[in-house]
Amino acid sequence: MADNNFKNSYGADDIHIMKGLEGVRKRPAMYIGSTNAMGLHHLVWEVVDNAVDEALSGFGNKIVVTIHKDGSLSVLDEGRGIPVGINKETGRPAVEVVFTELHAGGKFDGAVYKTAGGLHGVGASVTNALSEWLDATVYQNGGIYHLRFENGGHLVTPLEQLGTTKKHGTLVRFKPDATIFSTVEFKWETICNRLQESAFLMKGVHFVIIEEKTNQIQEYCYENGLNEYVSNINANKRPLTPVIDFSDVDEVTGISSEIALQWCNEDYNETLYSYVNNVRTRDGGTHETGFRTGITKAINDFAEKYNIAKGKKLEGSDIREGLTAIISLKVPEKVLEFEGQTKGKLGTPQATTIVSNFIYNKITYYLTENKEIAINIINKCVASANARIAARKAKDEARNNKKSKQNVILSDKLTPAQSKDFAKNELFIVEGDSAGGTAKKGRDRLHQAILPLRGKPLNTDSISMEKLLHNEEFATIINTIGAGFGQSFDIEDIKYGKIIIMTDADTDGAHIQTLLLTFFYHYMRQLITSGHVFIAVPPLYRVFKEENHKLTQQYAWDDEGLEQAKAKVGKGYKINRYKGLGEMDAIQLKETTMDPKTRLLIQVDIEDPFLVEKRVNVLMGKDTSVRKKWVEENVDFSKEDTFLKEVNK
Ligand code: TSJ
Repeated sequence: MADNNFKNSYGADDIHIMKGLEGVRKRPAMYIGSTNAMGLHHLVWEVVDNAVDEALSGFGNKIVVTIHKDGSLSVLDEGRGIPVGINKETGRPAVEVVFTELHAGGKFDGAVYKTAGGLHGVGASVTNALSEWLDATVYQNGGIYHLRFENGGHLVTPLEQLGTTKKHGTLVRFKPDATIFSTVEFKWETICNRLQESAFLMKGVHFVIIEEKTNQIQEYCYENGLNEYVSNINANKRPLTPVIDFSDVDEVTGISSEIALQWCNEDYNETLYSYVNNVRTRDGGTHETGFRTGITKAINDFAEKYNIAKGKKLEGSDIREGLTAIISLKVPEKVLEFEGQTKGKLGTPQATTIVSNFIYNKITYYLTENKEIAINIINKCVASANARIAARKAKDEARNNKKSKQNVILSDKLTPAQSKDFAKNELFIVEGDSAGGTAKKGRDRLHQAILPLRGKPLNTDSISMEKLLHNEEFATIINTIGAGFGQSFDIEDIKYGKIIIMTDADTDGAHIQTLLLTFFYHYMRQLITSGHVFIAVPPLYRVFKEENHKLTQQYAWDDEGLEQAKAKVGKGYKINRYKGLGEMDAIQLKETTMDPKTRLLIQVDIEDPFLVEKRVNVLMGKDTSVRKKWVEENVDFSKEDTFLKEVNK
């Protein structure tokens, strides 16, 4: 029964609290971004981040997430337990306040470092507000304490002691409110990926994910943290060096830095992910600047000292070609600053010098101790520099030579756009000659160009650059886009504002998309990161009716749309189910998939590069049966794929 200590005084305060949570229910997107699958998983991160915070503060080293059969999800940690004592300000148990006050996280948080929960997160009260019910159980000081909320955060069982225990920790279980979310199905993959990322960042902490329905269990625990993170990213590449890792603490600010890095051959990109207090800093910041400065100076100084680069000055980009690095900083609250609209950029000024000196000293020491590896690294950097210089020279010559400009070789397969306003032009890369022909007829001649692809392009992960250029499909794409590739790729030179991949909505089509995306990802990455690459989404259905020689028709992209289309067309409708682009005529293809006013495009987004890398690794691996299965299970055309972001409708 309820202990007297926990008695609540209901009154004006309650109304105030429920107003807060009702605000969340009225405008959920303001708090969790959206009410689709991404928003749904936000509920999980809010709770998990609190458990992660506790482990980060040094309490407990195991976090268990369970997807239950009843559609609820629970998170269990082995920390100190959310405090159950009365909070002075509100006169209620602290644990109750955590679930009812917006942004309550910080108030009781004595933690030195704050992770997602404290920084960008909105707190567990938002999860409560958007749940059918939420149960919290705290194991603390020998007691088991429990409280329950229902129907969007209404306290139905005030805090009570249920019994005694020797355990300590917190268990939170909630069922998302199906009236709020477009889907309430937790995705195994999504949860695994996120927790794996946390596991890489938190050496030795066990993350367990259990799916009750299918009896799946996954555990992530990395004793070597970032080192294993880099190994994982580079699993399918040819390493030039081992994974090198360093860590240090700055005594003055208390900032601790960890870095792991590795150079690989035949990789023309820089892969750099940075984190501050376990939160991704997508937009970089002072720590990334420090890293770049420090590593450039270290390699140049070393090369000069031992005369390895023959006096050649290496630019930062030469040094970072083929480099994968993870930077993870723990920054105490008193010196923590974020910048930018999404707060994804570290602003703390001290971090520049701290990280720069740190990486300079560690790399210099490492190179001195490992001369052979040092020579390999510097030789690769010199090769990059030579390639850069040659590419620039060739480009300058081409620029100066007006004749060559007119002679740009365009594929005879390309149907060009008439306009020279490149930013407005769109290149459709179309699966198959026949769909290519239809697209040619249905296009807007002024701004849309069509490039049909024959068969599947090569898997670019496993072939050399030279072979790649000899592959007709890719050579044509490189020529058509007109901005080079690899290190000589220059986004300024692209001839199209949008590159749109248009394939059938089936497994083969998904495979072609992936191959093209892999190609862009490896050789024209900026094309993707600057948002120039799109996937066209053809409709799955046409609902139509002919009455008195009058045609009524509606297109549908999913089952929900199909129902709406049936209703709109009315009695006596017929349904076409499109199995491929080839089944549409030019007008239909234009209306549904090409006309900017009516089409559905998905912008390719590498918000989660680790996921992309993994997807690329799985898809590009040698075992094609695994690949096919994976595509079938994971590549869907829903608008909520974490890899893809809808931009317009
Ligand atoms: F988000 C949440 F509230 F739902 C939640 C919080 C969910 C889960 C699974 C765990 C937690 C959580 C919170 N685990 N551990 C804590 N720790 C505290 O709240 C805590 C305990 C003691 C002290 C202290 O200063 O003594 C401070 C804090 C923040």
